[in-house]
Amino acid sequence: MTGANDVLLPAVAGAFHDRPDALTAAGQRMSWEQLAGAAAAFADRIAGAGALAVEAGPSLATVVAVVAGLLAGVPLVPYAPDSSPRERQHILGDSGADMIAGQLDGGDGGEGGLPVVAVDLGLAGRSAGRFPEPAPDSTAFLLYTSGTTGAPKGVPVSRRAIATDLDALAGAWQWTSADTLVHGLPLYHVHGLVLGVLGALRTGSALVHTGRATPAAYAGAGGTLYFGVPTIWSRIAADPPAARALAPARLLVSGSAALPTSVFEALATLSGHRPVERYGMTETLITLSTCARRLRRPGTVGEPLAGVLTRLADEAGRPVPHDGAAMGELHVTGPTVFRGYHHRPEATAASFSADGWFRTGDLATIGPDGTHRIVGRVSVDLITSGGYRIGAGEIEDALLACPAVTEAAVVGEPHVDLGQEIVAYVVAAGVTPEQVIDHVAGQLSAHKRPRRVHIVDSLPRNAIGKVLKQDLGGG
Ligand code: MCA
Ligand code: AMP
Repeated sequence: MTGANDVLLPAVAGAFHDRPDALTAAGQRMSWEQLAGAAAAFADRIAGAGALAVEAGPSLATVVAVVAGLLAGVPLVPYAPDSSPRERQHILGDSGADMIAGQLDGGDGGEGGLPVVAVDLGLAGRSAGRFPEPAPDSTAFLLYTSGTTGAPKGVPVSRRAIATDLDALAGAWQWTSADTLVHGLPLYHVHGLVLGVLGALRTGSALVHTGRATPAAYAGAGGTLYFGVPTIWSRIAADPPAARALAPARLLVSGSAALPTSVFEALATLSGHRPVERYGMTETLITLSTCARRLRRPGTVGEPLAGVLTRLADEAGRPVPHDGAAMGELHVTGPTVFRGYHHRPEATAASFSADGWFRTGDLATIGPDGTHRIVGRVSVDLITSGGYRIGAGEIEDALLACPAVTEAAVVGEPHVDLGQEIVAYVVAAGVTPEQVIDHVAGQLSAHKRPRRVHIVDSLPRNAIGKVLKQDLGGG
């Protein structure tokens, strides 16, 4: 690859058209050539749109819609297929999307009255190459991600950031067109979409999307390179035949949450592979990774990728030493860091230090050899469950919309499978915990539902009335 300014997706531009089975998702197969043809046809239908929302199920249609948007220079707004009407309205309204790529052509009958355009996998357009390559700094995606309070915020991700990040990862992981990438991750976040789809289209590796991310599906996929969140790896480690079936692979990669040492060691014993762990955020893309060529130790996320700089800061913003023991908030800067949230100048200002470094909100240590460990979050209000980043505030808002609930506090509590599970403490009358969970289920997608709800008489508060979340628990 020549760098961030060349064509973003060489596989679509004709570089690897000799691979007949390039792409498999939901049991359907496509060559790169078929993908290029179907995407060119779809690009003709969406060209000129301001932004294209994509109901991003794990299917070839999602890949075609995404590639079409990238060809036509239309910013893409992928959203979870199980998102609630309330979540969709927020994403569609906030992003300004003026068209939806969906299952069926819907005229103007789509969500919010927007036209719905369906992808036809069998069509071929004039040529993927007839669209001029959009400017490197243009927005490829607007990805929605949770903060500690309020509704999810839009993160514009540029083409240059994607190209730079994927090239750095390809270098760190020796990722080439000889690989077959396997994963079963959602296609509306950086992990499954940018790494898991565009990574294949940039390196030319074949891609198998397993649909559900089960141990059996990973074991049967016959790949060389596997991506997963720790919940997936822990389920594979607990299924020894599935873990052993990964022995012929080249590299197992974990990210989106901390990989427990016990899972790292079980995978190493059963599959013979010490997983690569990497760290990133929607706002920064992937910034740290262990290297395929170097020793991989459990609990570390390696060193900065090419072009990335990191540092640690204390609460007052003062430097924290890189001695492997002192903890500080991780700050990052580099070519993959976004410029700011969509239409949210205050949130943007709060996320950057005075000298322009992005404040990740993650607590880390950095060793004298440059090795990074992620040790937690600065705020208890950001929860990582099943590899999803979830804001406590969004769930508290949904709980308070339940007429029976008068007060609510949501925390993440340690959970062996999910890393953290969402637990809600509510002051409520005349409802059961199950009814409260069902109420949230009607408003938010499945991974944001509390797993446990405790109905309590009152919430612990300090003198000024702020809930003391560290005093919740054990209930
Ligand atoms: C029952 N269920 C509940 C509840 N009760 N779910 C939620 N709350 C309840 N109270 C049901 C679910 O609906 C589901 O039902 C079943 O229990 C199993 O749920 P679960 O174990 O959570 O999910 P899963 O379907 O088995 O999926 C696990 C998963 C998934 C595959 C690990 O969480 C996942 O895809 N995570 C990936 C997230 C991700 O991509 N993050 C990347 C963002 P049913 O079985 O009927 O469906 S981070 C990122 O992009 C950055 C840059 C990075 O670093 O990567
Ligand atoms: P998101 O913006 O949804 O992509 O989530 C980003 C967050 O995921 C980061 O701020 C971290 O808290 C977490 N994360 C990602 N990778 C790792 C990792 N390898 N170890 C620990 N946390 C991680």
